[in-house]
Amino acid sequence: MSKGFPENFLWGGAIAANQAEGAWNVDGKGPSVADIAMYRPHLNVEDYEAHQTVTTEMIERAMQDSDVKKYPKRRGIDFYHRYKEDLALFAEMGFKALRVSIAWSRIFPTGEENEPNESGLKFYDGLFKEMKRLGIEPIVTLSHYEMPLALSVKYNGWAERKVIDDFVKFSNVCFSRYKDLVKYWLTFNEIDSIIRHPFTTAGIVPDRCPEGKVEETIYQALHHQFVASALVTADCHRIIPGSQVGCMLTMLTTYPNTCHPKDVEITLMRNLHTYFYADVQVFGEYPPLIETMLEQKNIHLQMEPGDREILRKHTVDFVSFSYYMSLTESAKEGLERASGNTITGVKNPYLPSTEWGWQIDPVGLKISLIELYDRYRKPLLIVENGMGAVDQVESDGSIHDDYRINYFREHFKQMKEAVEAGVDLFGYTSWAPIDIISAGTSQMSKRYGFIYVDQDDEGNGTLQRSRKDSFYWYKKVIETNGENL
Ligand code: BGP
Repeated sequence: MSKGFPENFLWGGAIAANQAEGAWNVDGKGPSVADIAMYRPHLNVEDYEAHQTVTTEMIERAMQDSDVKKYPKRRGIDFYHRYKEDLALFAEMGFKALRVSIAWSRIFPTGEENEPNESGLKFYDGLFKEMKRLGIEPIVTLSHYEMPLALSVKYNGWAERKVIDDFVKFSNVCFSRYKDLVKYWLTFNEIDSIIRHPFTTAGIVPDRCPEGKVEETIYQALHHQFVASALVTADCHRIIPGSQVGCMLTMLTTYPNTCHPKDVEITLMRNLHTYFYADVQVFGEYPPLIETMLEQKNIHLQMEPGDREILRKHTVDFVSFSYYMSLTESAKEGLERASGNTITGVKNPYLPSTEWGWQIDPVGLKISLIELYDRYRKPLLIVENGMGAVDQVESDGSIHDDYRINYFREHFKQMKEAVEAGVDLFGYTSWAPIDIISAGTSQMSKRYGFIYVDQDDEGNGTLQRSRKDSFYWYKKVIETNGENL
């Protein structure tokens, strides 16, 4: 008899404010960097890259454009006004937890006000109270791919050290306000993604970086985020006794293409780089090999005298991560593109891919869990995993998404095996339990949900919610604590 998932395992789902809430300019919310993200139909890799490279001119143009069709994250799925209905559906599935994020620009519209925006705070009061009422534990991310646009424009975002203070102020307001409602906090979503898309994660506009210093600016901004993360971890523990704070990593387990030592070497280096971000937050220091790598790249970080001490003292309680795919690396073939994302690697012949080229690899999830637990010896939380797909609505309104059910089933089997191997995993929140706007492509048609939302890429539709086949399947999984797959 297998022992299965632990009792009180936090089954649930995860969404982000900027992809779900909409209401981008309502109740005093300021513009955020996410409001600039544009929808580009027929994306190919080149478009995707252009999409990630925001210029000052693009920002100025976007701010004069009130179109919500072109800028889908401004409308989201109107979670802002419909959250009660959505939470009721999550509760129907039996959710124990829901991961959401707080939009910084709802609380501090430009990031620099002295007083927070009361209407913004009230919205999250309502959200968290309703979750509690339904028995759904909130897991809250402070920074999920958005920050007040004003901070990007004024300081080039996290490139400027001053933003640490703004973030600490914002976080402290959240801790004090929600201390009786929220116990689990994540500081930065996929903190490593600053390297792949510096604008969405850190408000960095490449044309505002000193000449030839874009990469150095990005690593400097990352350092500021590390320091901010450590500072707010300490504040959270002080303000909310018994609170738990986690780092959040994009888990990109990478395999060598062959057993040629050069393939193994390049893979090792890539994996060290993947772990670097969590290493700083768990071990409280920069890994020596990464410091050398930065020196060799002629990247010199400005650190203040107390910074290393801050990182060392305030480490995280648990490690959370997203897992969508594994990568394969080859020294010989170089960085040939395997996916439609900016993540590179060679095609793994043993793995199928989603329509967006993300390689589906359930065993990679087990490998990731084992590697992360062995490395950090901290409780783990999977806060994103799921399959983006185009869904077909039948004439009777039903949606038969067996591909999604298969995806989850295979991943859950591997999760269970990892738990049985001794990994301390305390929860799983799928991305995303309800269809929302895609972070990477701004498409609506890249759907992840158990719940379908009637809206197309151009923003047409009733926004009506309906249950897909996977809804009933996931409900059973939760009911049986992962026994009935
Ligand atoms: C992660 C982000 C999420 C999310 C997910 C899926 O990187 O943290 O915000 O959206 O990826 O990506 P996409 O929406 O581009 O399919």
